[in-house]
Amino acid sequence: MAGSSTDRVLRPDNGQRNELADALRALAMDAVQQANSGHPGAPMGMAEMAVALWNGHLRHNPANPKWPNRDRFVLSNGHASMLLYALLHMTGYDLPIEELKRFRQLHSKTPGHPEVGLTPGVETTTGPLGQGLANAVGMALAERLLADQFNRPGYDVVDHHTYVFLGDGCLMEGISHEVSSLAGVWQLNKLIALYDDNGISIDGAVTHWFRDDTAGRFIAYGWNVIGPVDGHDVVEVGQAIAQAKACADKPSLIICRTTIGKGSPNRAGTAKAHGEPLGGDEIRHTRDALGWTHAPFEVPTSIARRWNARELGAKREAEWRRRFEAYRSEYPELAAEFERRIVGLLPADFEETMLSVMARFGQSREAVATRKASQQVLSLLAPKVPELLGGSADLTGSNLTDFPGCGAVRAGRSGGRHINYGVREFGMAAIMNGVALHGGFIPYGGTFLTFSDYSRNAIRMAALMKQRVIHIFTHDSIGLGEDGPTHQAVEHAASLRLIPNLDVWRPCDAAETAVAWTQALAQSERPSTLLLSRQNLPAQERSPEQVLEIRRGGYVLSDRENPVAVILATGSEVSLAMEAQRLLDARGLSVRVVSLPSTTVFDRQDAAWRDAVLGHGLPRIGIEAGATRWWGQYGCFAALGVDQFGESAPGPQVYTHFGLVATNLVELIERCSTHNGAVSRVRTTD
Ligand SMILES: Cc1ncc(C[n+]2csc(CCOP(=O)(O)OP(=O)(O)O)c2C)c(N)n1
Ligand SMILES: [Mg+2]
Repeated sequence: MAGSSTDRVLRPDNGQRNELADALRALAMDAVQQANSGHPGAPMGMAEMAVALWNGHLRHNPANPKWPNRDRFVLSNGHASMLLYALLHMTGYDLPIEELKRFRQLHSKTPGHPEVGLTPGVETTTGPLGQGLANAVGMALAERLLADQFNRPGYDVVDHHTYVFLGDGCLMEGISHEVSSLAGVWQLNKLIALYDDNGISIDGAVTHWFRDDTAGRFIAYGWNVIGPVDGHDVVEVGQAIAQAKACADKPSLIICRTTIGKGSPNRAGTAKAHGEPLGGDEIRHTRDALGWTHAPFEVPTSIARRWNARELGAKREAEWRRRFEAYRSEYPELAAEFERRIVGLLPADFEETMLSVMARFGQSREAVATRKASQQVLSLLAPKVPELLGGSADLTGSNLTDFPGCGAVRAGRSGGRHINYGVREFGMAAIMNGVALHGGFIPYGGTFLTFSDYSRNAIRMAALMKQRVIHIFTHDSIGLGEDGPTHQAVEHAASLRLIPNLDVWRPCDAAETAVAWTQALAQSERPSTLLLSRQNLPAQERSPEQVLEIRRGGYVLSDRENPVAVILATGSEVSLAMEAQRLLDARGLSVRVVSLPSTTVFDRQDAAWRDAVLGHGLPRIGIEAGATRWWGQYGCFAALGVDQFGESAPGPQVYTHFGLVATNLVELIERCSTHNGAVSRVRTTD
């Protein structure tokens, strides 16, 4: 039987202890013990798998974790972080033993779960189970597409594998279905997954909640399934990896039967090994059982030498560099373009492109849905920014994420720049993270804003990992109309704004949409979300200076002398604010209209800009077709919005139903002006 086993018996030790594995085991148990916190079981159980891969197959250079053609390794079961730290330390990355001794301590390079950008050699941040596998699928996809674009006969400058370790938890998570299904369709044969099939998760023996036929499941996805193999037999796992590498048209899953906490006489095979330090006594017993006589954090030189991969790594990178230099002499432009893309620099003329796109759309007078404007902007940007790699979760015609000539990404065909992710929002978002982490592409993908909840944790991970990933969320409010409350985003804009390091744009017309796109591209260290309307929105008038000011996330769109109040508006409600201004003009009341296409960007501006835009001492009113509570941070005395689920009806009727009309703004402002601004806070007037 494959997958989780119902008849698990502890495998008797075959007597051939692998010292390389025991070094990892000892480091893991000692570091967890020292921290008095962490997960010893998985590192101890996967130690031989790690030896087979890292000491036998992985092509990497510890001295240069950024070598573009390195194999990627993802630890999807991120709670096994000590395994990865031990591997990075032993193979020669810049991760000294002192860092292992400070496992899980403040400002150490060895946090509880691996974090990309913090520890040299960590390729992605893992911990949320299942997403590492998705990242690995994204990396393998990026490798495939980049190879398609850059390799030339005789010059495979992009040619590496992506390996991922995963556990029962990753396979239980639904996202593993989404992304494994795609990896099968895409025939990502350089993706090799090793499953730590130990039959245990936190609550105990998984047989009571996880009885999938994992092998059958992956065969059905179109994977090459190998095993079960004895996960504690380095040779057997190594041979399985070799077999996986030989597969020309399928991703591989190697099912490795293991024992959690292997080596610990009393904890092995039990859930107790999962997330608790073994304790002093059990560590002594384990040392005895393993015959590991060395002090904590001490690895004998003979073993350390066998682990060290610096020399081999340098040789491998040097070979690749020679190949790359030969490639450069034959294809100098391609080589320069590859180098630019892999480090994530935008094209040299991007600034020019940005300004011309902004100028072009800045003067647009067309009433257009911002989703449509987004597509128009994209069709200008995409030819200039070839690293843009689009997609949609089966809503291409609604999200308008494609552009002329983009071509579909398909297995066995080259040239596509738009991915049909199918109905897999979470998978799409986490795959995009993997693509961005790999380098060479700026991924963007679309779905309806309401379904951002499905992908939310991957959006959060992109923000945490500082990855340039762009989410196109269309149908951004009750304005979508008849599809009703299931499809009408209400709390989403406000809640996305709570994610640190995520930019949220909600443009009001084509000009703001153009700026949103260019700014999202320019953010090399954060993801962006573009919240776009289904319905047409009128174009606002701006001076060329105002068009540039959109980049600040908030600006005065329309001012009056001696205004009595300021209306703050976003997206589709900006035109309501402008209408209210006109109605108030006729009544002899002046108001300022501030457009806030991105509050997250606006909040990063200096205080002088923010104060100048918001105005001093003037009452403020916010309007956005969504949750109103967050307007308090801008000192609004009132806000018009929607603090309940929407309604199924034509869009304009839903707006009227919820009181999102210019006359309500007028009324509020008249009220506040007669009370001299001293109006008590009202949140909504629906
Ligand atoms: C999405 C997500 N849900 C829950 C957790 C908490 N968690 C961490 S490990 C784990 C059990 C995982 O079981 P398995 O992958 O079999 O790991 P093992 O016990 O074999 O090490 C859980 C529930 C998590 N990290 N991510
Ligand atoms: Mg398990």
